[in-house]
Amino acid sequence: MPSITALKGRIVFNSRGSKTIEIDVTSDGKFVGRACAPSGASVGKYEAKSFPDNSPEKALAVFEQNSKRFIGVNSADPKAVFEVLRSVDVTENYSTIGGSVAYAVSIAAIDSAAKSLGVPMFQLLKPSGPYRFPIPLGNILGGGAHAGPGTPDIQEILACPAGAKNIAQALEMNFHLHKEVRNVIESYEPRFTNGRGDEGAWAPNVNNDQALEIVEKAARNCGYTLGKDMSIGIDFASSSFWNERSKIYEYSRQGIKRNTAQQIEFVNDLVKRYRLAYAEDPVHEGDFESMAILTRANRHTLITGDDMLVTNALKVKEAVAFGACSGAILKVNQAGSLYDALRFADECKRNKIRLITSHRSGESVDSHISHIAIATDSIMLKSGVLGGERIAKLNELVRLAEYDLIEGMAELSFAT
Ligand code: 2PG
Ligand code: MG
Repeated sequence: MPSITALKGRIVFNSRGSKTIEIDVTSDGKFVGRACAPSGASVGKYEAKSFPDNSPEKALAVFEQNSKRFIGVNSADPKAVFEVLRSVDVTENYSTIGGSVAYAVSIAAIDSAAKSLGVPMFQLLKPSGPYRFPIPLGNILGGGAHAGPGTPDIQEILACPAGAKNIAQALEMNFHLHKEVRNVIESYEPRFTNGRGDEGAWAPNVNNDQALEIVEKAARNCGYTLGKDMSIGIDFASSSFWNERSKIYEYSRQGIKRNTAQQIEFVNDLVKRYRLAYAEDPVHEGDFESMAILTRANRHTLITGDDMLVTNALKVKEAVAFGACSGAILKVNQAGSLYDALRFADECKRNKIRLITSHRSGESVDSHISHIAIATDSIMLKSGVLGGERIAKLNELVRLAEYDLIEGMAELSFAT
């Protein structure tokens, strides 16, 4: 068993230039695993808290005071790392040590264990196959919390190359569509300055309807048929424009208000019109009932919970009781440690909810999530399109294609 012999934490910066925690874990005196905690801009109410008192310095101090507790622990065992974390922090949301520390130490541990054992991380987490590549879900046009004023209220329109034969082709299809979206934007906004949001998606000054039209036209120009070789998905991130007091979805950039029934109708309409493969957080994070209505009505679309489920196994149980969600976003830092996230994955699988492993809008150049997506049988990996921190995850998939172990792409069976 690979045994933890040293740890080192530091404060570094994420892709937004904000402070975050990075941790090195050494196993057996020489195998160094490293992980840097990501961070969200649209954050679910029940996510792990990144830093105690919002202070990265305090998170680092708590880690340093307690890092000796990890010495001698089996780095290949996420549960053992989790138990040490829980000996320091018993709060539900890791508010004593910080979710960023829980993330970084647990991922760095498994990274160092994989190096010590000489196996790829995905294989350490899932010792036997079948293994499949997740479909790369690429954010191509967006707004919301990831871009400035004037951009769409909807946070992300995502390319989902469900008809791709292999991972390289899937990525090329996403890049192709992303480039063509840029060209089509020009006919809507002639003075477009190539502005992009936090994840590399174009961020033009257009409303939601125009944004979807642009993507549809671009797909046609590329020769793709929506719902066949290329599908699209939407992350509404609708908690960010839900007004809890007036119980209204306020699309303030477009100047439209929708009540819950109207929001459901709007989503159903978009699913039909664009043959959406994927709809994330189409209603606000507390509305399991409406999510269940959408899940029942749209059997050929992954109705997916992100802020709603926050990678928390208990939230999955709640969703299942309502019949809400056919898809679930897995973000390790929402849960805290890797072990928390793996428990969530098991709960989803037990209930036939498909997993979508995801990056955060504030990222590093780490690529562990590419392995986690394969190990958890995720149908998709949501990790943007452009930008070094996005490409890092996608190129890791390309490298993993060198392993004959991985047998082709995950299938979105209802896409054709
Ligand atoms: C989301 C994510 C990633 P953030 O809402 O799904 O795209 O954004 O990290 O800002 O929560
Ligand atoms: Mg989301």
